[in-house]
Amino acid sequence: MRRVFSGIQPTGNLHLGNYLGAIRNWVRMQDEAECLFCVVDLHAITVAQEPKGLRAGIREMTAALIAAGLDPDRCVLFNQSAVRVHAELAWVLMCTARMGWLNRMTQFKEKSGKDREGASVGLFTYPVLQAADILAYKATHVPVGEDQKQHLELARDIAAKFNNDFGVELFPLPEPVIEGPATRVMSLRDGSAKMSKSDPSDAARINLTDSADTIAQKIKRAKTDPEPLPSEAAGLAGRPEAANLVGLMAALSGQSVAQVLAERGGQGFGTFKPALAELMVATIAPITERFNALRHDATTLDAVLAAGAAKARAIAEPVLAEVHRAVGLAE
Ligand code: AQP
Repeated sequence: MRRVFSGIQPTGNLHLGNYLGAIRNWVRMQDEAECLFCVVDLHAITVAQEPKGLRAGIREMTAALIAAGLDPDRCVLFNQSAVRVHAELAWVLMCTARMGWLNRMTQFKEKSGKDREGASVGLFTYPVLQAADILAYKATHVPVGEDQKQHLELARDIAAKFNNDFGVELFPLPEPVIEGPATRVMSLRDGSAKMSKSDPSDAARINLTDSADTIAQKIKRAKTDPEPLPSEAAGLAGRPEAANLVGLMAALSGQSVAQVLAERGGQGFGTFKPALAELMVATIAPITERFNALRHDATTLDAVLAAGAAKARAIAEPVLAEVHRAVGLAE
């Protein structure tokens, strides 16, 4: 049986990278497998959060996910801290994971920056909590963006070591699903940095709450080079900003990069950018409209999360009991 799990932090607005890299695949998978999608609030507190803002962010992200196409009747949509198994299993798995494995995680190095000594321990063990999220449901498939590949490999290593240490076949090894032409959407200001919620420059990303005018302005000002588009993908080598915009066009139009270039090779950005902005607005405007209609409806959003958490607990609690039995802990 295929069981899908994935998560997103309730920090900031959903951006086009989150949507094209991950969430669009989640929406599609709802009809193909049993799916659990989680607003990972415990992950959010690995860096400082203002409590009221976090609370509001959980609801806002839930509204955004529903607006983007998740249907709480066809998937389990919930927030992580409502299911205690995540934190409890993370502890057991922290005793399975090795320091050396975590020391190799590049995201910790990027997020802790120069102040590694001042980073929270939670930021360091972030990928173990992520492994617990996935393994608590014995998930087989995990749709994510390219940036999560290393964490997924770690989750597989943890699952394999746990099974081996305790002589059980308890956890399936989860498969990353990294699909589509936009698995790593880059910043609009710097083709070598990923589009990110935490980028201090709002001009670097397209938020799913941006108006049509804002989107048009951001694309118009997006960094590019002076050359026209090549007619083959090889011509994008060494042109990261151009490659990013072409990748976005491909993802939004449902074409391959080769098809986009076959059609638009020779075009300058003065022609290409307005066409790209138009396509973006057509994708984003209906999501924004649904989001605005739902974002302040706390009663509905809380009810969705409570129902999702109950369904999630019903799957995860028996798995934690199995883990306790395997390890020799209290049942
Ligand atoms: N730029 C991206 N391109 C493709 N996929 C992306 N994802 C994130 N950025 C891109 C995917 O979105 C999902 C949610 O990830 P998350 O909650 O960990 O998002 P994030 O890392 O908080 O997003 P940001 O924007 O990168 O936030 P900050 O700046 O706070 O770290 C994941 O599947 C991720 O791969």
